[in-house]
Amino acid sequence: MKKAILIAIQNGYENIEYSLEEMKNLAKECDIEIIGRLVQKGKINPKTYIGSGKLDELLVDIKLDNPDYIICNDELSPLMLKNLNDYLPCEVLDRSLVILDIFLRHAKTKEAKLEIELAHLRYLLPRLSSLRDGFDRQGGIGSKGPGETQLELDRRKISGDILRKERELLGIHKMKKVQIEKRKKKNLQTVALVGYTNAGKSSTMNTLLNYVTYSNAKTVKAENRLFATLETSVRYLEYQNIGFLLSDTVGFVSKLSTHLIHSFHETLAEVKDADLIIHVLDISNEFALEQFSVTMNVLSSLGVSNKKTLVLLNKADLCDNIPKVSGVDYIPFSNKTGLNVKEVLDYILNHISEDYESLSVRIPYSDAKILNFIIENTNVISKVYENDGISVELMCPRRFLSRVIPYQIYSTLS
Ligand SMILES: Nc1nc2c(ncn2[C@@H]2O[C@H](COP(=O)(O)OP(=O)(O)OP(=O)(O)O)[C@@H](O)[C@H]2O)c(=O)[nH]1
Ligand SMILES: [Mg+2]
Repeated sequence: MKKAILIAIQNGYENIEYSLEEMKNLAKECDIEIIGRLVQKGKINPKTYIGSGKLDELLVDIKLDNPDYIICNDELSPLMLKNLNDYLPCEVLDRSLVILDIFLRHAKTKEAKLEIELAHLRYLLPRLSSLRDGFDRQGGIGSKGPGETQLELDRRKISGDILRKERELLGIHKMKKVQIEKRKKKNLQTVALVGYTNAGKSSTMNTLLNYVTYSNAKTVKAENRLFATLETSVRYLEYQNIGFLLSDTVGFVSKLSTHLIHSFHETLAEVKDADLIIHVLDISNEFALEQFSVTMNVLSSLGVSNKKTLVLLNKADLCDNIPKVSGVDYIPFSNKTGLNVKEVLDYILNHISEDYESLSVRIPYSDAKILNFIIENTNVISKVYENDGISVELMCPRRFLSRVIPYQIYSTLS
């Protein structure tokens, strides 16, 4: 494992202990151990991140501890990165570079890989001359940066790469849009799982998939590491005869770089489109409140602030006392013990079935067209072949009622 000293600015707004702990965990994910830290109160110095006095203190620490890296708790501007790399005897990394490195290691699908490579190149382009042994085009932390003479060539090549990858990604996103449009036509409601990384979103997806009566149950990977999920998975579930879509997506972390948010906009399309948001919170974490705010902030930066939201107080099995929360709908939950799984599905159902009406219809055998329409656009609960036609019990999306109502049969009391 490589070793690093963490440097940070305490600006008075954020909980610095939380922020440093988060940075420590991010570094660990890149096989870097934080062996010391230096915190300066006040504002970020626009030239060197920390002030000159602290820089000298840092030089002493470097001599004593001999770290492989200095890691900054924020994203550094190209100028700050250059000055620090020029002044300090070891390589300087910033928060964004560490996050990018984790993403580069964990990306699996073509789309996720392209999104991360793009974010990486956009980060790199203005910083080419600031890097010492930082990132290069292919590699992550620790690989050689470009030499001075290469700089101009590299700039041109990177600009070309950015354009090429943007075009490639556009093709993938277009296909995805078609899929989303198709679903909208079917009027399937969508529920999106969101939350801080490692909160238990993927586990919750699997728990719900395993509970319902029908699903195309390909479970997703849940792991005890940050950013295990980088792509969006969507699954179809049926609970009490109502079908809906559930999506699991990339987790959030504080100070997520603008490059990454920009690149992941389309991956997060499912969230922007969702009818209901399920915010998964690890209530056993000592920084649960901070992680709650991080998720709320990212959601608001995506323009998703006013959607109906249910907060799951997850990992309740690890807590002695579950706090009461005001101002939001919440349910204590556990993937380990199965606590309140049914309650969560009932909540989902209550929310998404507002737009459905249950009714019985009889379709004459001669009217195959309307039968096809019903099968494609509504949730069929039962179908009985009778002498004068097919009797169907169904849950009909309200916007299709006018097509179906002419065939409605009313039960008569005798
Ligand atoms: N004790 C306990 N552990 C849980 C619970 N839910 C999830 N976990 C564990 O938490 C870790 C992270 O779970 P994931 O479901 O992968 O979390 P995620 O939110 O999808 O994480 P990312 O995809 O990395 O953002 C795994 O080790 C899970 O086994 C729970 O209810 N109780
Ligand atoms: Mg996940």
